[in-house]
Amino acid sequence: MERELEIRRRLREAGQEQLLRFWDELGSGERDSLLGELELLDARELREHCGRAQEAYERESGAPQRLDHRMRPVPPEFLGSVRRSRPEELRAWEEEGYRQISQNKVAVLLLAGGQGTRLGVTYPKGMYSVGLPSGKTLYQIQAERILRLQQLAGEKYSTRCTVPWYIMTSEFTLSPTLKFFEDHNFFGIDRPDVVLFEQRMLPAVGFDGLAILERKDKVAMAPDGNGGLYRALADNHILEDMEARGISYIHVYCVDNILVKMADPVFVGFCVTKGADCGAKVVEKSYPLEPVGVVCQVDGIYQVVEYSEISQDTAEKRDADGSLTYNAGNICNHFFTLDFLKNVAGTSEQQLGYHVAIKKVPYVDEEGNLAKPVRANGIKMEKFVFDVFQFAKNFVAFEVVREEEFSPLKNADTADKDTPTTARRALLWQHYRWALKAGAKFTNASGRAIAEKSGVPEAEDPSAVCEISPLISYFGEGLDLHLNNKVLSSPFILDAQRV
Ligand code: UD2
Repeated sequence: MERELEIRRRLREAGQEQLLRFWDELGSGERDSLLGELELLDARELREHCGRAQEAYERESGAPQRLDHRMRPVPPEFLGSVRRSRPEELRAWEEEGYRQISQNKVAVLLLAGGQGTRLGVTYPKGMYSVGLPSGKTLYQIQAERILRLQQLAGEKYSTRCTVPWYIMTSEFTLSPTLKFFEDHNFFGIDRPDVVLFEQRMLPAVGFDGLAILERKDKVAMAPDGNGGLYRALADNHILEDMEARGISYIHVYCVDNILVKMADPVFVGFCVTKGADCGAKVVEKSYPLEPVGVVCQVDGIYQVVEYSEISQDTAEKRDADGSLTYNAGNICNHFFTLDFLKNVAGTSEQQLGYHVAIKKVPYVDEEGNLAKPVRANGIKMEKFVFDVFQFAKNFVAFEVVREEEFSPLKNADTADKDTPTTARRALLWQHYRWALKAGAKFTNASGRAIAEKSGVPEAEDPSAVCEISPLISYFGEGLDLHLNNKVLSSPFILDAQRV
């Protein structure tokens, strides 16, 4: 009873008493779970959140604020590039990256709290298998890349090194992700080196400023965006854990890029050599309205303007030579020093604004029936991971080659871009290129030679299928040993059993 009174008091203070409007109809279990959820919400924060959401909605539905006229492209001298750098520069950065990894100074941090709504699966995206011959999921591919990288750095510097894997989950993804890792014995990674933690959730708010109930006993909640990272780092004492392990550099990435080069030694080495506290990998955009943010300056300060917040005119703007003016596409691969994160998580994070998404949010109507809205009815507020770039003292951007590093899985196969099929093809083309470079030849099932082909990755499968386990090669290295002058029957899997 006391618990109920306290929650009622808080909701009154927050102006959100409607959240208990079905109280009399709830059984004791339902009451308990609703109180448990509401207990996590602070009255002042809830009032502010709902007020802010309503204001933002009114602003956005009037004349949305655009940053376009304050944007400038990244000056070329501040944009490192794999394509434009000399081989010896790339080698030096890579060497520096390996050196840092070998000294246990580098961690990877996966953002995996999203709901994967566009892909349309009910489980976390990392558990998805895009139909590779091996059947591997995104999580397994990533785990194996870490294992191989540890091995490579360890061999180079005769150390035994670890790249800890921090995984930010949300209420939606924590338990299935943990169970998946347990069921797969953490894919061979030492258990203490995989650290799962949870980001906060925020209530979805109706256009009237009232938080929405999605069931009589449940508030409609959504994760607070991938920029919820900074609060989650503080909530869960993750930076202390990093410090205790001696970590200095963190590579943050998103779950759905099948080509992600985790703790990429070239990128890490580039950022360390340049003395950066904050960095972002970019690719040239493939078309003006591609759903990637653009890395640019706003009022002279580095920032990403998200694809949902840029006007079509600006996205389509071209320079005299025909190239897109805002061409530095963000691929959600960020570098941070631990010191930078400490600063941000401690203080600056609170200054970050929220981004507004107007969405269809299922709700219970006044009669208590579940309703699926046909039109948007709710406001979700999110922070974005890259919004902290503004606090960097030395920001760098690094352009990488799309075919080698970026193929995101966003949509189901009914779409024509960023689907399981395009992701699978991107990986298989990459491995096919590596195999040819290493000197392999391919035959079909009846032993006839398959002609070499350099196709358009997304439009078709490679002429020969060759999947290389990340445990054998992290980024195409060391394959001559296994593949030079070998005639391989397609489909071929190069894994530990074959070497
Ligand atoms: C992200 C980038 C976009 C571009 C694109 C490339 C942001 C805000 N936008 O857009 O600029 O780089 O990726 O693929 O980064 N996540 C959480 N918690 C949340 C919400 C999302 O952990 O509350 C994770 C999610 O699991 C995923 C990553 O953040 O790993 C990116 O989320 P998304 O797929 O919703 O982002 P998208 O494609 O709109």
